[in-house]
Amino acid sequence: MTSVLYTGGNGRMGQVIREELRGRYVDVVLYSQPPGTTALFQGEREVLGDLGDLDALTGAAQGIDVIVHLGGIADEASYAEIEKVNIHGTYNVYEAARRAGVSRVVYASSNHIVGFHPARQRIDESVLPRPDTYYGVSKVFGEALARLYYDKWGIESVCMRIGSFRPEPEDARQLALWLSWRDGAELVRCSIEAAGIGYEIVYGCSANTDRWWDTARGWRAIGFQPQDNAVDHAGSVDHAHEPSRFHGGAFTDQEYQGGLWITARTTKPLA
Ligand code: 15L
Repeated sequence: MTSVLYTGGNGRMGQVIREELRGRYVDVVLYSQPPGTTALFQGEREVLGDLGDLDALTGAAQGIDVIVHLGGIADEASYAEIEKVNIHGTYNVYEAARRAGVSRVVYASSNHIVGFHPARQRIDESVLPRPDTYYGVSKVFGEALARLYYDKWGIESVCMRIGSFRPEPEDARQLALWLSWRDGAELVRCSIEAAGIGYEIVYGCSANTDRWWDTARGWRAIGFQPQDNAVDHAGSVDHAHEPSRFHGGAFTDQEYQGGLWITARTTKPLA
């Protein structure tokens, strides 16, 4: 008998998740920016508002058990935009959850938190963040905020470090990071429904043979068992580009000067 509020429910991930999970929850609220969603599924209702409006968010969250926070900017943007939408907006979501008595937030975090870890190096959720963008930094903030709201106020969180959510993998990097649509919906379902999870960080990819993440602990914690494997699509992905040097792929390339920095450091004599 769970009630769920989605932010970003009409975004590119939200639409797929809502469709896959339609009819599952007793009350589903879409908290959306005007003009709102064109097609609501049965049992859904919509509240129009902005992530910047704490009072409206708090009102929409009354009587809700779980907020699925998918809203915000999903790619790199200027620091000012990221701060307004992803940092301040995520604060508003958690604060609205606290004020309205919501018990859990399912947070769409991202692989770009660990974007500067070297490609193919298998990491788990205990590694230090190495964000590749302001966008990645905002996700570090979100995961830290989630931790604070659990430790201080007992609001549970699943932070889903989502890889590449696509109908099919598109390039060599996505053979590691791909999260199929049905596995993505199952990841959200498990994150909503798993009992007594407290605070969890869970990598969000399919059961890809070549994944770069040690997913065992997080998947076990929420009972997530993905069905798809990117290797089954290996023949149709674009192998034309150089494989990524880092987990974050193209996100790490924007204005990248790490090569210069490392050269300067290693060639400069110590004073
Ligand atoms: C993300 O976090 C982005 O929201 C999405 O646009 C993809 O680029 C994805 O990561 C990815 O790394 O493939």
